[in-house]
Amino acid sequence: MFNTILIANRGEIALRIVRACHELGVRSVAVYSDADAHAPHVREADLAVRVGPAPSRESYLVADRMLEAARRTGAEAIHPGYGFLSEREPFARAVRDAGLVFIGPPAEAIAAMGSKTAARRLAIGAGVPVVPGTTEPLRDVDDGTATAEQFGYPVLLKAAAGGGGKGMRVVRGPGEFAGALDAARREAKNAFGDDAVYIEQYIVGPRHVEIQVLGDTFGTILSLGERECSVQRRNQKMIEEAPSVAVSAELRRRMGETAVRAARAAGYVNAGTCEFLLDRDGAFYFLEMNTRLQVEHPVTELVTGIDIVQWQIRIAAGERLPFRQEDISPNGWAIECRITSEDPSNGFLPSTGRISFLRLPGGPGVRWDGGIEVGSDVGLHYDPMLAQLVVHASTRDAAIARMHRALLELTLEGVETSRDFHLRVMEDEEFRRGAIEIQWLERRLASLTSVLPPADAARAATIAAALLAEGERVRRVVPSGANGGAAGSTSAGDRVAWRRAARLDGLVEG
Ligand code: MV4
Repeated sequence: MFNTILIANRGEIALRIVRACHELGVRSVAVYSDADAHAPHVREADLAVRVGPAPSRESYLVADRMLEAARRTGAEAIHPGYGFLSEREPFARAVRDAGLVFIGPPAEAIAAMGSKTAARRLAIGAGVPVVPGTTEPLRDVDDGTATAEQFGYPVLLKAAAGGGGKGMRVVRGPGEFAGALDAARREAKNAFGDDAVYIEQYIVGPRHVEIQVLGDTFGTILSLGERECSVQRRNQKMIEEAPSVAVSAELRRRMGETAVRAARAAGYVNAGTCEFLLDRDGAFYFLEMNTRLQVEHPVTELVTGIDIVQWQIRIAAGERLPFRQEDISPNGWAIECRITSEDPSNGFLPSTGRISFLRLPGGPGVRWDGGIEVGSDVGLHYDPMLAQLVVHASTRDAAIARMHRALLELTLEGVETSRDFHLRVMEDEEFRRGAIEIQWLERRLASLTSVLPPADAARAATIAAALLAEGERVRRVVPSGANGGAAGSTSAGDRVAWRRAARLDGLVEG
């Protein structure tokens, strides 16, 4: 095992890796920009090295600073976390060339999965199902419309160099083709410096289901099962769960085998994720492979009992995976909500400020993977993700109830957050039925983010003024409606409404 690991990241994922290091008895070295000098990940690590000013281009993205920090602290390995340098092939290579261990896949595997068309070719060669389409870039509009006729409209134009949805355009008929191709090319050129675009049949109403894989250096590659990631907005996942309501044990086995086959074809080692579209008929198509640890890894950890981050480190240190595929199956249900500093009632506008109050949820089955504390400044230099709130329970219904309860316990003041939005999703009838697909959230966004109805808002304002006049000294009493409201069994939704009404009536504090 390593003596010392450098963590080339910040925030909640840096802290997550620090925790894994401590449990493995490995010394941890944090890095920080000037904006993060007092951040929790810096304090919790055994050592910390400044890597530059606040902008990530001048700090967290500077490969040489990371190598220098590792050299100075005697670290033998570097964990990149997610984002930043995690999927940059040159960085993985530079770490190896410096005589250090990159805690992630080989640089060659990152490269093999980096180009979407190359990944598609690799998948096809390995017998992994992909969405019907081309692998070669389109030459021009005539080539494109001829190809589109073959697959039938609607088709989807995708950037060859891309990923994450940039440079994507749906084309519903030949009349739209030229304009869409132009737009896709322009976006691809801007985002990736490469305007190559190819074509796929457009899958309508699919779920986004991904498979976590873990491979060691001895050729064992295991599937740790699926995550359901359909609740997303503009390619940003908001809520993830494991397992998926749409995946039977049989489908899990087939998707798992497929993901392992794709990983093997790429020469994959360490933790990675194969993304699939799962259509309404249960057919699945490989989209791409994320060659890094992912934000949503905790839901898989909770249902499998396997600490993915610890195993990333152990695999990088040359240990052998001790699990057998047939011993891995999901136990219970896990749900993750990404708590972000965004204002859902204002188009998810990033919100900035200093955390002035923080009450964290706790109790049975609750996990908080956060990187903030009271006094933390939330600015615009980095991603708005503050924490992942993750719960585990025996069933999906119980997990939803637990998440709802945990979200109610969470109090975070100083910035706007996604908390209330998550509460509404947990209360939503369609979500509770599991009737979600990749367009679900965008379709339901208005109803999930609307502010109080005007009548309630006016009433709340009146009461707020009255409370102020009272010097905020309100006695804590049982609301008059309590008997009626509390009789019989109450759903979480009823209870919240009851509590809200009691607060609006000025009968209770909080
Ligand atoms: C698709 C698709 C429908 N049909 N490909 C979006 C991001 C990129 N990784 C692939 N994406 C999609 N590819 C075909 N042929 C729909 C999406 C898509 C999507 C996929 C996964 C998660 C969220 C998504 C949101 C919008 C579109």
